[in-house]
Amino acid sequence: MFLQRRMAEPYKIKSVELINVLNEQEREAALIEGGYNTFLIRSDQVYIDLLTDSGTSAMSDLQWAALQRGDEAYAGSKSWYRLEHAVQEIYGYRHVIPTHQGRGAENLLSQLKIHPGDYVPGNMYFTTTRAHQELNGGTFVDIIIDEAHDPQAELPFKGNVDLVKLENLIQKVGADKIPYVSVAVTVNLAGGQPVSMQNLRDVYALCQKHSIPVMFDATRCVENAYFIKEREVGYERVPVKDILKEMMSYSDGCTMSGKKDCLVNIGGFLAMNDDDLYTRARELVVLYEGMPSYGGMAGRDMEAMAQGIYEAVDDLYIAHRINQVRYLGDQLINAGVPVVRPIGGHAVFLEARAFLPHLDQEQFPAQALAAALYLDSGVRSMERGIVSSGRNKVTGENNHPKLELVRLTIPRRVYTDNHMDVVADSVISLYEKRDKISGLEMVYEPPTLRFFNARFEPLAANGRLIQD
Ligand code: PLI
Repeated sequence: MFLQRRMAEPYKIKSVELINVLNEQEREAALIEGGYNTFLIRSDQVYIDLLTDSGTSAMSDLQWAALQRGDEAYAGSKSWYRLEHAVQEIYGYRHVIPTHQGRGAENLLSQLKIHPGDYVPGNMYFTTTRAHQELNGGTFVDIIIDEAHDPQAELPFKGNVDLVKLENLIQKVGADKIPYVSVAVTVNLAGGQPVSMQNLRDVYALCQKHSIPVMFDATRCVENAYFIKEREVGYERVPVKDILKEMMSYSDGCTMSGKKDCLVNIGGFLAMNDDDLYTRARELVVLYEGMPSYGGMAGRDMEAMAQGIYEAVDDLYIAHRINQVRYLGDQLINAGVPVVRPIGGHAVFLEARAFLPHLDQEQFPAQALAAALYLDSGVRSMERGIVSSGRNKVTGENNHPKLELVRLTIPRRVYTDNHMDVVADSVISLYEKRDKISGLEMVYEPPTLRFFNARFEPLAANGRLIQD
């Protein structure tokens, strides 16, 4: 019988960070102290931290060594030229503006391009991206394919743009009201779902016809490139590095959170091919981030990011990365736990409404499930549902997103498959006693990006989140 060979982590552990393991009583106390919000729990109270894959990567020995090369010159740092060269070589854009992280780049792009009354189409919103678009008077318009909002629709490229929706918007508001089309590769809130090369090509062609620039949210673009290699005919034997270069050629620039696919703990950039946009971005970056030769990053951080950019496009690294996420997802699928299908690039998303069908969306099922998971095992996850979605600006009502999810986000090169087993065991055990999990009431609500600081209490009469 042919036995499929297993693949181990393509790295060796050189230095370890010890983990604090709390008992159940201590975890309950931490949860109450943090208002049942996983953002408000201290990291030393967490066993396995799947809150985010942002800035949580483990750096390689070569990245740590690169820190020593950091040139901290205020202007014209050698480290900056190395970073600029890495972005130009791997992503293929002509111009690069460094920023302290992704949202710094989103701020610059939104200020430079969006005017009040404009529309910014995108393949599903992301919190900070949409917030910057709105801050500058723009209106986000969702042009992702309908299936992306259906957690059970099994499609290889569920992040694709619906070309008809885009075309209809252009006809309705006019190309001059669309400063750019924003395409995320992959789509975080859809479950880390990729966009196909064909779709990127088609979007670019349509936009070129109407002289509308295409700007990528490149935050997890290497993961997207891997999915193309895995799923799109003709790319099976093409190195991920080359796939990525072709992907980026179907855009005019990008914003990047280096904290994900550049394998660093801090940093980002705005890149573009347009000379005029570059000149204006060089002027604006000085106001918000710093000189165009450091943009909010230390020289050493730029060195680590330049090195990370090369490491991230290694075929073995990215194959393991995606397959580790899938390893966790498959265990949950096999146990019948409702998760977003197919498993995406950076996270497994639990479908909280199917998991806790006895709760109304206004009882914050995803928030309650994230809290219950922490209580059960000390695994920290993140709500991505009604709390994250905020309120309608006009009516003041809660937005009711179709996707009510708990995100189990896997940091890069940090955890082993044994950690994934522990997470799977905890989720499966919760699923077995799901009817015992209570809903929540929001007792403190901040006015913006409320999910970070909101506080909750269980609705159950005895005040307990999980009933005995
Ligand atoms: O956290 P920043 O500012 O480096 O990046 C913002 C950002 C932009 N786009 C996308 C798709 C993101 O996922 C993103 C940040 N994501 C976080 C923090 C996350 O936990 O998913």
